[in-house]
Amino acid sequence: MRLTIIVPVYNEEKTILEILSRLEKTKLPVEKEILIIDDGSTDNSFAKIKEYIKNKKIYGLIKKENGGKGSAVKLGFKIATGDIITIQDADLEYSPEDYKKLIKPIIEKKAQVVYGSRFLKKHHPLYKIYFLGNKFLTFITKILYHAKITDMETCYKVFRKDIIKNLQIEANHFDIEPEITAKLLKKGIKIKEIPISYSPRTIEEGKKINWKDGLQAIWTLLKYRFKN
Ligand SMILES: Nc1nc2c(ncn2[C@@H]2O[C@H](COP(=O)(O)OP(=O)(O)O)[C@@H](O)[C@H]2O)c(=O)[nH]1
Ligand SMILES: [Mg+2]
Repeated sequence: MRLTIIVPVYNEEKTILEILSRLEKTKLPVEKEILIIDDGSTDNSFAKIKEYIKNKKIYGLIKKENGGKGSAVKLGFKIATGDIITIQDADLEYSPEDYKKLIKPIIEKKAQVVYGSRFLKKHHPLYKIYFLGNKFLTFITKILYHAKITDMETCYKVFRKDIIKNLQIEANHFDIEPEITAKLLKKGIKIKEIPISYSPRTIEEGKKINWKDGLQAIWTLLKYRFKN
């Protein structure tokens, strides 16, 4: 069995090699395919990655024009060859060690989709506004889709291959998270949640999501709730 880890990268030269090394070191009961999609970085990310992955078989690297996180992740979904598919941001907010428990229910055929929830475990929020924003977006998801869910926006979403390949995602930006969640729930696919650790980064450190993405997320959740 193989796990494809899609890594969208936009100007992450400070953290990208560290996260790749952490992914490599993580021991999993499946083979790993790490697909790095450089989303038109203008810093040294691409050169650094290219040098780092030289002669390493588990990697794939593509450089494309900048189009947003969603555009990069969608491309990853398309070319992924793994039986299980997931996403890893190019920062150090999430911890690859958590993949062990996240892929387990899929390997054991007990789930089709698993989300790592940052809110089932205590973490120290850096900014109250992100914490509350995330809680609010999850709350709206619960109401609109009658779903038991605690973390809609999590980056650690793990899918059985066929489920995500058949979802037909449109979003090009951060709205990919609510779109995936909305479409899964509308299809009646159960999302299993497992607690994960989270250590948020500051805006100075490169955090790029902001309040406008929050508004777009609300719009996206409403749109797919009422659209056929
Ligand atoms: N902001 C932004 N991020 C992108 C883009 N393309 C790929 N990414 C990647 O998407 C991931 C999410 O970024 P981040 O700011 O940490 O968002 P957050 O973790 O959701 O708060 C990072 O790995 C980025 O490098 C893009 O066009 N814009
Ligand atoms: Mg991040």
